Amino acid sequence: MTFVHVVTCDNRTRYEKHVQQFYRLRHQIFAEERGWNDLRRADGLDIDAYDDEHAVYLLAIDQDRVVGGQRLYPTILPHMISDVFPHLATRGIPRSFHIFEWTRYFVVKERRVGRTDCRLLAALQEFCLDEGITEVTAVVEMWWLPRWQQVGFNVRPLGLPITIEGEPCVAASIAISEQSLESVRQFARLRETSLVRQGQLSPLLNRIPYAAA
Ligand code: A1S
Repeated sequence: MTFVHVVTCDNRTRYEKHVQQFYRLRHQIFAEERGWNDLRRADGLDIDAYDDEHAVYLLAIDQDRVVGGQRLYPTILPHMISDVFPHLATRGIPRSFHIFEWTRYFVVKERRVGRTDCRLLAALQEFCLDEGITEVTAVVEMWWLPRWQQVGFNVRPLGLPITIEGEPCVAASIAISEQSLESVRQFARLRETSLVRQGQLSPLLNRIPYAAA
């Protein structure tokens, strides 16, 4: 059975080997499979400036093996859209304590039959609802838009699409809501939560440094 585990700097020591697996899989999937060459590293790990103490990972783990994952990062801090893709957000970059950036989403090849994907999408909505996050932002290829529509996510583009490495991409904001959580659960016939919290996790919004705002 696959569960989606919440990993923050509060409980990371319990998950160190899974976090290393996550970095290695990210390299395999984004640098090698997807060909995002800027991410290539000799050590075979994809680790960037946003893999710091503010990152939150939602890791799909089945029998001790990471089979999918995603990362959230506070928009109140410098993040990928503000640092690298501000030109994609011509309608303004949403930034607030209640808005997180969503990156590095994947499912391992042998699990790409929809269900792990939907568990991760449901876990994203559920986790954000629990933590008082109202919106997540992301830079995505255009094929994400019908996928989100299919599972009932409410999406707002932040600007017009721009071609990046040959693919039309858009920055978007995705609303967090009970309706979207219910909708993705119904779509995938997920009857109950897959979200697991282990250890003492402090509420996320308490941990963002005000000084950085
Ligand atoms: C940033 C993302 C943010 C959200 C954070 O019938 P098909 O195979 O055409 O159906 C496919 C396509 O419609 C579409 N799709 C998936 N990958 C595509 C691609 N590279 N180009 C165009 N369309 C693509 O999704 C349908 C289902 O895909 P799937 O792979 O058969 O199954 P599943 O289980 O829904 O998994 C989808 C994901 C995206 C999770 C999986 O393909 C994956 O992990 N891909 C590699 C990582 C990745 O590209 N992540 C998104 C960018 S990060």
